[in-house]
Amino acid sequence: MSKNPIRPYNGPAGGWGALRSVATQLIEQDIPVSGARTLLSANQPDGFDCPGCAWPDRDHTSTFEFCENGAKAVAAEATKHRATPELFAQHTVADLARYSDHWLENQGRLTHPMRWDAASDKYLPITWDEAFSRIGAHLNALASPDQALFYTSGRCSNEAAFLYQLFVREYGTNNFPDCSNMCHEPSGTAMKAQLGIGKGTVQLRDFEIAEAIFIFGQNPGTNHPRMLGELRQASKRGAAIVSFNPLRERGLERFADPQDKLEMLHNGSTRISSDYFQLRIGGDLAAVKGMIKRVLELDAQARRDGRERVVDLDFIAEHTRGFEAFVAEVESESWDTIVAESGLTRAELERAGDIYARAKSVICCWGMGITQHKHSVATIQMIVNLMLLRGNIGRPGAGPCPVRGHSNVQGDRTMGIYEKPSPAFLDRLRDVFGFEPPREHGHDTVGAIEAMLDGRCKTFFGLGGNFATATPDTEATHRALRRCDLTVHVTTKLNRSHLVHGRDAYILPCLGRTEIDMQETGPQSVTVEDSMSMVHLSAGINAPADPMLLSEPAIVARLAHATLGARSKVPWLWLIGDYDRIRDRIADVFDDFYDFNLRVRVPGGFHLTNAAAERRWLNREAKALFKPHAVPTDLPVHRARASREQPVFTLATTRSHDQYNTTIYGMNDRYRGVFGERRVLFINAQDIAELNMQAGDWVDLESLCDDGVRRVAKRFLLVEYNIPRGCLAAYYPETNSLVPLSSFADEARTPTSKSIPVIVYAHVAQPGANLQSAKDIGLVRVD
Ligand SMILES: Nc1nc2c(c(=O)[nH]1)N[C@H]1C(S)=C(S)[C@@H](COP(=O)(O)OP(=O)(O)OC[C@H]3O[C@@H](n4cnc5c(=O)[nH]c(N)nc54)[C@H](O)[C@@H]3O)O[C@H]1N2
Ligand SMILES: Nc1nc2c(c(=O)[nH]1)N[C@H]1C(S)=C(S)[C@@H](COP(=O)(O)OP(=O)(O)OC[C@H]3O[C@@H](n4cnc5c(=O)[nH]c(N)nc54)[C@H](O)[C@@H]3O)O[C@H]1N2
Ligand SMILES: [Mo]
Repeated sequence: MSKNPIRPYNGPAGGWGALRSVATQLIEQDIPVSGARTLLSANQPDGFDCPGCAWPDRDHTSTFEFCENGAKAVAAEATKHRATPELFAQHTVADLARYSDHWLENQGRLTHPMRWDAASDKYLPITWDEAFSRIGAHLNALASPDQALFYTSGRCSNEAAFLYQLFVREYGTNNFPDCSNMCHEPSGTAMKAQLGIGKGTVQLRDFEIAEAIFIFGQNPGTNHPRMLGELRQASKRGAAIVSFNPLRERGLERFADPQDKLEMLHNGSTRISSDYFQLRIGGDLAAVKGMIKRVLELDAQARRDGRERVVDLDFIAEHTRGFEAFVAEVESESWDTIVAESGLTRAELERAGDIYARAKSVICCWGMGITQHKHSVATIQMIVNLMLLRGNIGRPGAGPCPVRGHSNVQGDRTMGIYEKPSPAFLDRLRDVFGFEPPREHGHDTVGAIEAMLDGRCKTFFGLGGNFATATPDTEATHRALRRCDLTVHVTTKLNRSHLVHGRDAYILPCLGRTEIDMQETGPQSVTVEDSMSMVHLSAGINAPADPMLLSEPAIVARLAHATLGARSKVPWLWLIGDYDRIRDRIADVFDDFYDFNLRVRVPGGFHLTNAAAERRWLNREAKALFKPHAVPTDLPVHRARASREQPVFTLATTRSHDQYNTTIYGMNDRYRGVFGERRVLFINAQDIAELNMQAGDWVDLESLCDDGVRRVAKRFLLVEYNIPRGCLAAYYPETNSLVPLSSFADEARTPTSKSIPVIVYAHVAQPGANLQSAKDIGLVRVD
């Protein structure tokens, strides 16, 4: 750790710093300069889809489409480091568990299937055949298929996801917890009810003409850097870009595009946000409602003056339901409540409302700052209400845009990775494949942890991801996983989830997206769907990290074959001989994927139909619905504040610039001015004073929940930051132990990782405390 880890950053996002950071990462991963070829193939028509994020790229055909964090994601996969059986021979699992997540990641790509040996507490190599036959035997021995859980992380391809859900449903369960449960689940839940479809309706071309772009709770400079390219263009042509974020995020303020030679040469940069509203954590519903109130006031005034109405009456009459009741409810909400809960002034909210009302076409984007609260579904519905007022959906330059995380998280859902599948989809599976799929809904992520804890589920299988670290309530989750009879992870790199294992445990290493996937008929491509419903091909170009590796589709198919054997209706091994065969089956099941193999070979791929974007509403009411919601004033944070003397803060857990979810690339958070340290707590200067502390002090955090469990995360450095009073921010996953399992979004059950009530007190150093040790940093219950 450097002496002073805090050095405020005043430059733009992107720029030379981004290029330097990529170079550093290549060196760290021992990737020779020729490795740059890999980077240049990202998002090319004949290359692979960037594994960085789900933001789409221009026609998928531009010459130079990668960003700093995409490059880091690629470098992390193309690393020259290898976690071979020798590594596992040197360390017991207990020993490995003492290392940091960053160290585990840095051991590099896994090369061999491994099985945990209880006698030596070591992972030992095992053959693929033996692994499949043992796991299959275990699955077949369960009293019910519903005792097994099948997790998915959003990086896996459509082909892998389709085979996986097919296998699991033929095996007999809908237990599909996935990373989406912790991510954009509320977006899907909110929009499906309101608009009939759970996806965003805009495409990149809409960003070229929108007159205003609102960005709620999203940090594109770090998490979707290519989005800054679109925002930069929009800013240059004079569009209003309005950000709502408790933190001042550099990427939302200024951006220097590393792909713009002039801008780079002159150290120039472009302003991103025209307006920046630093609301309180969790205050978005109130803020948007304030904007709506303003729009309705402007409309009333226009009507009185006999001017053109501000709301789009034709759209409202033809396409929506519930307008009158909605207006009445908004009128009954007081400005006082709106101002108090949003943390913004009435004048600020009126200004935001004016910008919205003036713009002919508006896009609303949102990210995790919106989805990870108790009232996330209501907040998203309020954003959609705002859009409906002026018909800002289903026409050029306008629409809701939930910005997805993992590069294929949207596609995985499209392929049926969902614990609550529709009857129509299951009927189709039955008709195409000739088996009766299970009808009962399965467990989501929170439900999966509960079911492992109370013994209803005994087997955990993970297709990618890092369940032990990404999930809330770390101590409870670890206990849950350790109770399992079997844990299996299909994975590229060593991570914590492999070390928090069941009585029997396997690591199954797979190819990454950058690698050539050779099957019986030659090299294969896979497909992915981006955040704007474009489906395109992805083909690796690197030699596999190890000849032993199997592709994800091959692992799923061979496990299915080993488990289901002759009773299966699916020709598993034949399907993986040529992925076109998998795509033909996908086309049989989903009408939208007609002529899949043909259409996906057109450079750039194809766009899935989106009914809401055509103003067709597929919900029960066959209309877009106005959904009234009162500004919540009785959230866990309110209750905790009411019951305590000492200051109670709202903590949001977010990503640093040097991480990909649970994968820690490095210890810096350049744009927020933090270097060499991740255990930091961003806090307002006046709050530091009120605590009688100073910036640079070390503190412990304790979250407040009325379930009798004490959750403490220890030793965080106080960092004075431009953040509203009463609000705190720290990094995920160091703070996941503070999120109670029982605290999740209404209806969508997404853990409330952005609104944890906490108290802060001085950290008392314990001699000999090991900060990597789960116990000493509070991963283990203290009382
Ligand atoms: N480099 C990189 N790229 C990534 C990822 C990564 O870890 N690293 N992760 C991927 C994944 S899976 C996802 S889901 C996305 C996540 O991308 P983002 O949605 O950007 O996720 P976060 O960094 O968690 O938080 C977003 C922002 O929410 C703000 N915020 C916190 N609370 C509130 C609130 O109450 N209201 C408002 N308005 N804002 C709030 C925070 O200050 C932060 O700026 O990125 C994807 N891309
Ligand atoms: N407190 C808090 N918790 C959060 C969040 C938050 O903002 N705050 N965000 C939530 C969100 S939005 C998400 S999406 C989840 C993420 O949850 P996950 O998706 O479970 O976690 P990741 O860190 O993305 O998974 C990384 C691991 O995936 C494996 N991997 C990488 N590439 C591949 C591949 O190509 N194939 C396979 N099979 N494996 C691969 C590697 O082993 C790597 O260690 O975390 C959630 N948890
Ligand atoms: Mo995510």
